[in-house]
Amino acid sequence: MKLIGWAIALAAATMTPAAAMAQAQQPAAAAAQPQASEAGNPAGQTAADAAAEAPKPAAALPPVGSVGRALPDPNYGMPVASGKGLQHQVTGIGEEAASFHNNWLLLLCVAISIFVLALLVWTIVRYRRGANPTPSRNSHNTTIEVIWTLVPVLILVAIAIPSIRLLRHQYTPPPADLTVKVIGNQWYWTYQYPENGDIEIVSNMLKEQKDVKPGERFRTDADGPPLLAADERLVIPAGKVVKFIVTSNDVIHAFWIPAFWNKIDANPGRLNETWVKVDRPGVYFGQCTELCGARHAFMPIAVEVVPEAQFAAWVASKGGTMPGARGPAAPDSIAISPNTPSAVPPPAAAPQGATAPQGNAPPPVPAPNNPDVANRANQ
Ligand SMILES: [Cu+2]
Repeated sequence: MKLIGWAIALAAATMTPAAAMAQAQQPAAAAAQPQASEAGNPAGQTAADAAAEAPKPAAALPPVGSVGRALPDPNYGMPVASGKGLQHQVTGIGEEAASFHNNWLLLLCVAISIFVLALLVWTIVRYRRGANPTPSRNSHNTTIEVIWTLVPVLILVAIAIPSIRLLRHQYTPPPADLTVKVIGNQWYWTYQYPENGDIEIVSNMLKEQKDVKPGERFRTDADGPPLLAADERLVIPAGKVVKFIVTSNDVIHAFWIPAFWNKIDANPGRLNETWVKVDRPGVYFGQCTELCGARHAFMPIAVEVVPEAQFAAWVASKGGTMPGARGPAAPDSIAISPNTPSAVPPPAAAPQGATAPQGNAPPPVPAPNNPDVANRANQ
């Protein structure tokens, strides 16, 4: 017995959170080593390094409100404190699905629950021993048996028809105007734009001020809520069909933006496909929704939907081109500074979110929900 007791104590000690974390990090860090170059990490870092050193100096940032840093709207694309129900849906599929959920499934669930509860209460009261001392000995009633078989079948058919219609709409996408390859990594996202000069965006979560070294970029409310704000956003044009080809460089992740409704796994060695068409410009947040390792909770997805002209300017600012364009846009039409490691940082470090004009930088593209930034300087 003593031996068994020692064995249990030893097993419990190895299962403490600290021990579990250490075990989880070792293979994850080892797995991340060869993937850094494949992921296109611009700094040539390992995945672990990228996660640890992701925040960029505040000085390299475009101003708050410009494309890539548009101000989020708390009513759209993010969770709210004490919020109930689904987020406002901004895609046609999302509206259809939310309507199906709110106006049909929920009502049906409530009606069935009330009916069953009422039947139960009535049976308990009406047929209790005091009110019904001699119970019925009936064991079959054909009419009732037909009803309790047919009614559930009809309910399931009534759920299946709109459900299958929704699936059909979801899986028959219109022709895509833009394709973005979304790659999950432990623990950040990479977005590639193969039709726009193969530009690549590496997106890491923005840490809180207390968690970064002096001079490093940290999250502000202009970036988004804690754990959801990312240093680089996935920028897509409004009103266009955007096809996402989703895959992973290491383990299974999942790409999910609640306001778009879509959720799809990012599997290594496999290309999954989903699509969105968002008419409303704005910022929408999502998260990885597949347990993918120790920092699973820290790989948010921040999507910024902008008018097409601003999208073209953003693509140009990242060194890309629009399909059919003759080449990169002229420098004076670039709206925001390249926020890539190759970009030359401005001469002086600006405070977080600084908007004071510096140098001869071109004016930024105004964000849809912050038009006054058109008057601000670039850096
Ligand atoms: Cu993940």
